[in-house]
Amino acid sequence: MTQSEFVQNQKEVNFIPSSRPILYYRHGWQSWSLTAWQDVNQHIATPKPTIMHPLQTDPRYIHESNPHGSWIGAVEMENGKFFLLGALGLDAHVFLEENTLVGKYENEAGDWFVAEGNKEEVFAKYATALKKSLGILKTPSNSTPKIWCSWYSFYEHISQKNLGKVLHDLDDLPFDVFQVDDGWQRAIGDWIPNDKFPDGMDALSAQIRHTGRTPGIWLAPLIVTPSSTLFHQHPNWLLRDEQQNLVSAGFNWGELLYALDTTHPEVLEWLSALMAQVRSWGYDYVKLDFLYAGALPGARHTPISREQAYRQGLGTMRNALGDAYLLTCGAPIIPSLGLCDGIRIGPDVASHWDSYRDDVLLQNFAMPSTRNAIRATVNRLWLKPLVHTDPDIAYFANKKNTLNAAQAKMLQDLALVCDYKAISDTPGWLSAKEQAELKDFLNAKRKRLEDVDFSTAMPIPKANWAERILGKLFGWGGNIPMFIHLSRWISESALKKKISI
Ligand code: 9PG
Repeated sequence: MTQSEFVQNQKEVNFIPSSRPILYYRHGWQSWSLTAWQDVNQHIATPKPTIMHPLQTDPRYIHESNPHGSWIGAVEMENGKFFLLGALGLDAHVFLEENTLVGKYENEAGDWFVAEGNKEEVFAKYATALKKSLGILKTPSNSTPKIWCSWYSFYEHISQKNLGKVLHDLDDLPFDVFQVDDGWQRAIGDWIPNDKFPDGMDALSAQIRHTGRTPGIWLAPLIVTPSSTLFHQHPNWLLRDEQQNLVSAGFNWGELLYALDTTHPEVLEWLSALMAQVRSWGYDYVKLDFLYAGALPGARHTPISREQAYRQGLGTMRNALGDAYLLTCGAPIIPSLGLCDGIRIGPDVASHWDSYRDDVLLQNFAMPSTRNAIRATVNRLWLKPLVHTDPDIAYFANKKNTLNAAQAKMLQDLALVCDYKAISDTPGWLSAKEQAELKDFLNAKRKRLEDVDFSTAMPIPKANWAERILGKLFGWGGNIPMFIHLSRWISESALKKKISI
């Protein structure tokens, strides 16, 4: 029997579960953040490098040593039952202090949900409670689009030319959406096509539509890099701290990232116009990425909570997008609900299963890897009644991939469990057998979680003392842009070789 209750309007709540906690359910703040069941005694180190904290975790809780997570915390107890504490508001965090589950709102007091009983039921009841409290009127439709996404084959090296070729080669494969990912824009902040798209984004969308597919496009509208003109034109749109310093949104593309302040009226107007622009180019599937930037701690133009500020920004974009399909990515999970059609619920997959450097030395489980993606996604499947759950792409090509057959199959099965199918393989990379397997997959029915064994992806890798010391050195180097540039240069060279550029 599962018992549950609501607690209203409390800034902080404390609960001692009926039996001793053994495992703790740690729920990451945004799509890419670690989401896993941990042993209550397992010490999870602060991930490295520091420069990535705003991009991968909720930086406010980065030095918290107790088991903890965003909005929700749960424990598996010695008596085999589960106890869950979940916030029904936007800015809460849950901690396990000794045997007590502690829930805290960052700003005003808010409502809570608690339940004890069977695992599936406590999570299902929390999802129902969230739906009511967030006023989610529209539940996800039964059909999810089947997507071809450019990222995991070409990365940033897309062009009108190479995308045109893939579009042609996809032939009769039953994809609904052809989604152009990162690489079409002039800069992060300048959302106009670069020289590799000489005919413009509207010409490309027309070409996609001509093949009977829905044009899809990627943008990261809430971040800005110093190489963009937007950064120099509107310094007052950028999120700053109390001392007026720019707030870091992490590091990517060899540049520091900064965030827009979504409480600034001019920013909201700009976001709205940008989304209208994308629609007028003809894109009806929109992947909005790096959205965590809208909810980073900072001193905003209008003093509302950071997650409310994010929700206001996302709501503005949602309205401007009208009936387009909206996939959010790198997104704070609970504050995105009700405003998007789908959410990426794990970090990026990669053509490798795991990485000794990232997992053991850096203790960073938000880095792209297939195991990291499967772990977080499986642990967030309880969100399914609220939103389409995107597990990221599945691989079918063996050629440029180091996953073994069982690992590749696990990722394909995850897509069937999530009922969300996305692929990046280009037909040219697939053997005839793989093309047939891909076709079968695109036509396959959904699978039940109980019918797939994901257990090998679940553990959180540990480091011994020597690895911890080595990891510190590595992490320290990872904060120095020169080292990041070097590692980026090495991986870019390998990538260019792989995709024959
Ligand atoms: C485009 C990509 C793809 C991908 C997104 C997102 O931790 N990181 O440094 C990190 C970098 C990039 C990233 C995820 C994490 O990928 O998830 O699908 O759209 O951006 O740049």
